[in-house]
Amino acid sequence: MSLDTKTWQRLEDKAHELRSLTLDTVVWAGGGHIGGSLSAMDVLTVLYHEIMNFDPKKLDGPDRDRFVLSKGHIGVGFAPVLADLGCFPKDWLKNFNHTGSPLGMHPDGSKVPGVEIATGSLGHGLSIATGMAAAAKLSGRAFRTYCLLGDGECNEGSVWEAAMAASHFKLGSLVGIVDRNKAMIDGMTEDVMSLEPFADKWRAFGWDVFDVDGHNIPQLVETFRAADTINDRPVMVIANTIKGEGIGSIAGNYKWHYGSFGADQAVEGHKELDAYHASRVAKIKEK
Ligand SMILES: Cc1ncc(C[n+]2csc(CCOP(=O)(O)OP(=O)(O)O)c2C)c(N)n1
Repeated sequence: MSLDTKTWQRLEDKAHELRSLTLDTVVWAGGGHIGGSLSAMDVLTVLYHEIMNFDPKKLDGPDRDRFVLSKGHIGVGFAPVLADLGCFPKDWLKNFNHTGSPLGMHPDGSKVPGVEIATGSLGHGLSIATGMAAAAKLSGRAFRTYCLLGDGECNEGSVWEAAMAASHFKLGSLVGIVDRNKAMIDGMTEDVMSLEPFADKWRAFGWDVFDVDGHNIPQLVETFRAADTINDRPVMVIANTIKGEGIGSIAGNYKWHYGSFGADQAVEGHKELDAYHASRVAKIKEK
């Protein structure tokens, strides 16, 4: 089923708005993990604005879909998504990571509405999400649990323990997503600790795998819809992305894992984001 152009346009516009708000938040914070925030923004947009059962007015609703940001260092990209949805005032973003702010570099579920669980220490999110999916199964509830991991994060052995358990317990409501931007904090994944053949590894652990373009909105929507029909084993979506995607001058450069933007640089950054958005929207018109 292909995505109608109205929905595609809406999601493109939202992803652009969120990339722009992320850049602003990096400026207000004095620095942040912009590379991995931008690589993940299309996935976050599609999940929160098309796929997940998420109501900012019912954050404790027992049947809400769960989202675990296992790559918790991208709080600077995640907070704009939640603020934009109305989980807390957008003004909070202006104090992101300032002393006394509820918004630290890593999201804290005890302080930030909409955050299911505190993350930031890599390697834990998939185990937590596995527990949530097990709870859904044991309680007979129909919610799904989505867990976003980094590819560098998959160097953590605990990720593979969770992978083994989720498949053993046939947790069909669990959907993992790896932001496969091929870059981590100190280099490219294949140089630091190679992951390939990555999809085969997940398959060998008993997961159903979708290997997709993580910047292609129609493909992401179609993939998550297909994942929703699989109920007998966990699903892993390998979202092939580019670190820093949207700002051409930083895209693909692992050194932009974390960085800061001064006011002038941010003006240029916004121009690049606008041009990027225009080029993507042009593809809708070509359809
Ligand atoms: C247990 C743990 N070790 C080290 C870090 C520091 N750290 C933060 S981000 C990062 C790299 C993560 O790379 P990746 O998962 O590929 O993230 P992305 O490129 O998507 O931002 C590291 C090592 C951490 N947060 N947690």
